[in-house]
Amino acid sequence: MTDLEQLVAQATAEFAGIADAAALEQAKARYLGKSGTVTELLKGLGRLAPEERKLAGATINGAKERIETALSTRREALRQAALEAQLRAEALDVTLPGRGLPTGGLHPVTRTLERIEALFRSIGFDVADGPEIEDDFHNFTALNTPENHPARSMHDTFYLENAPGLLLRTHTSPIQVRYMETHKPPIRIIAPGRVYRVDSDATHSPMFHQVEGLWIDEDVSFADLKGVFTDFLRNFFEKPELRTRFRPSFFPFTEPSAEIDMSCVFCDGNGCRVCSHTGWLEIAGSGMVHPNVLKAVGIDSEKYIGFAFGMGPDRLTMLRYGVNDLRLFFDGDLRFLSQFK
Ligand code: 2NL
Repeated sequence: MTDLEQLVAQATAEFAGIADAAALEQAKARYLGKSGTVTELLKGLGRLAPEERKLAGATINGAKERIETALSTRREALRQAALEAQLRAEALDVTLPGRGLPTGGLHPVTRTLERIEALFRSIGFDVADGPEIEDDFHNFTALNTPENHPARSMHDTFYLENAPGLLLRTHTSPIQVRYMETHKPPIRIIAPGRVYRVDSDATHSPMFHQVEGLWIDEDVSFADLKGVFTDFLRNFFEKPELRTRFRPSFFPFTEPSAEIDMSCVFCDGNGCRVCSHTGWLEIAGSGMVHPNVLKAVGIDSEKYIGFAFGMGPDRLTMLRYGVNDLRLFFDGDLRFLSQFK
């Protein structure tokens, strides 16, 4: 093999072993560049005798052309390989099934609140709302709560640090106070919402929910309270046989006052662990609205009378779904919460 043929074979082999476009251009320079092997050979032609020059020049140029051909063949192969790699990387299978969007769901307590609202709306109650930051008058004073009552202490109530007289409402009664200030009887409302108390353990969260109810008219009686609330519980738990009992109690804002118990929804009143073997579950507080409350909101307490009740929808949710730790509702763990979708 002549030196030139060896050079062509060497260049072709070298190009073929290069997989990178930039490296290929560097290899090209070594053969065809300004001081490349082939260029140097062509420069040497000048030193040859004129009669040898023609043949030698033709031979070298022939070799140069074959090297250029090998180069462009390799360039094209690399370009093709790069294109194929890109197409593979960007491949999109339009026949794959969609990944789908996870659907959200309502919080279990929200579901309970909506259920309670629907049941009371169906018997003509309106749903009222109000601020979570309240003043002393609407949260305590209008509700006949004495100045020295323990509920007013900083141990039980969250007061705002830089706003004297403002606090986080401890019950949803102030919603009802505001409603009575702005509406004339007959009044038939429930007041659901978040409330706050300084309290935290397995059965108490510093934020929890309450639903209060209020019916004021000229002839509303304790019997109406018993009927409305018993009917509500039977519908809520879908248990027509559910029984209630009213035990004497005390609240500053009602007189007389009563605790409402219902027959245990787990054992139908026969006694089980949930009801501590009593057959009964405490479910609400209630009573006839105290005349002082009506006076505080400008309603004639000689003409109007009514009942009020307050219950904890968080507890109702626990009973309805069989959950035993209140904190699960407010820890925000989706492994728990998404079970209620
Ligand atoms: C309980 C006790 C109760 C009320 C709330 C009320 C509201 C007004 C006037 C009179 Cl505006 N009363 N609300 C009455 C009795 C009991 O709640 O243990 N709740 C969980």
